[in-house]
Amino acid sequence: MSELTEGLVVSHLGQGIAVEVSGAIILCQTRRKLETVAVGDKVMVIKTSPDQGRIEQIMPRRSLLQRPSRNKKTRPVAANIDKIYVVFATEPHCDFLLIDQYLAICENRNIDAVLVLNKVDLTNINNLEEELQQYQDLGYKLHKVSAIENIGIAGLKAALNGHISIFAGQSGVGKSSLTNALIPDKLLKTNTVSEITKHGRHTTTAATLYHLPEGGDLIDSPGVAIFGLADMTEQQLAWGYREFQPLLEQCKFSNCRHLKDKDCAVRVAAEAGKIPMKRYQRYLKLTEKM
Ligand SMILES: Nc1nc2c(ncn2[C@@H]2O[C@H](COP(=O)(O)OP(=O)(O)OP(=O)(O)O)[C@@H](O)[C@H]2O)c(=O)[nH]1
Ligand SMILES: [Mg+2]
Ligand SMILES: [Zn+2]
Repeated sequence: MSELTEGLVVSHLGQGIAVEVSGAIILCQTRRKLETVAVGDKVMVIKTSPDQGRIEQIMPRRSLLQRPSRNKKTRPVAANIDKIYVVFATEPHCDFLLIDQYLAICENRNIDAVLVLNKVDLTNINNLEEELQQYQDLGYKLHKVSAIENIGIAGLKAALNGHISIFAGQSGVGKSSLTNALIPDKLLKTNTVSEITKHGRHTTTAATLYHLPEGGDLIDSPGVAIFGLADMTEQQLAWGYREFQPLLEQCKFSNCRHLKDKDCAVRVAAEAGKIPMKRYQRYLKLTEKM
């Protein structure tokens, strides 16, 4: 008789789910729809052969990140995350609108958000300084790194220790390059996954969890807008701008949208330079999109 064993979902592949069971990776199917399982999930599996199994149960999640899918539904991407590292660079163009979205989601889900500016070897980053300082003034930690030149990697490694973290950000900012810099023997693990799935190569098409040699787990995710504004209300978006939080109850109207509303404490604060005007403007832009 096969028995239930605990496992950790390390990658979501087209034809199955890679689950780590006592240090080895097995390819699993599930009785439910495959989409309901997320990287980082703790699961109970039954082994059906030495390298295959079936997911019987998903254990309760501490946190869940979702992304929009068809029919206005969402699908889970990563579970049990402690921290999101929002990776960005000057190439491709630095997208503060996307950064704000990630930060807003973290604020609403009680997930720590950390900023990572990669490719500092490359271009003049001086024109970002004012903007970056504003994020730091709001309490966000910022790592300035280069995966290629190995700048700031030790500091990043130390910060990642002891948590489950995910690298998020648009395509091409260097999430996988950073993962490689942090985990020298990463190829071993990806080869294991590839072998099982009979896939020739590993590309970042699926979020994948790696164990960091010095402690902690890191999920490298594909560069799509994995969270989006999918399931956020306008109120949640406003709450997601943490500098708005103490102001929200001072707005004259409880249903204030912080646009042109009369006696809006948020708008007044932005106009008086008490909170960053650029962030407020991006908030307005995002509400338009919703
Ligand atoms: N100059 C410079 N280039 C870098 C650095 N890090 C990554 N790159 C380059 O940026 C490109 C994209 O890197 P990836 O690591 O594949 O980016 P990614 O964020 O994983 O992209 P997706 O998987 O598509 O989401 C590659 O050509 C890297 O060589 C860096 O620190 N400096
Ligand atoms: Mg990648
Ligand atoms: Zn208001």
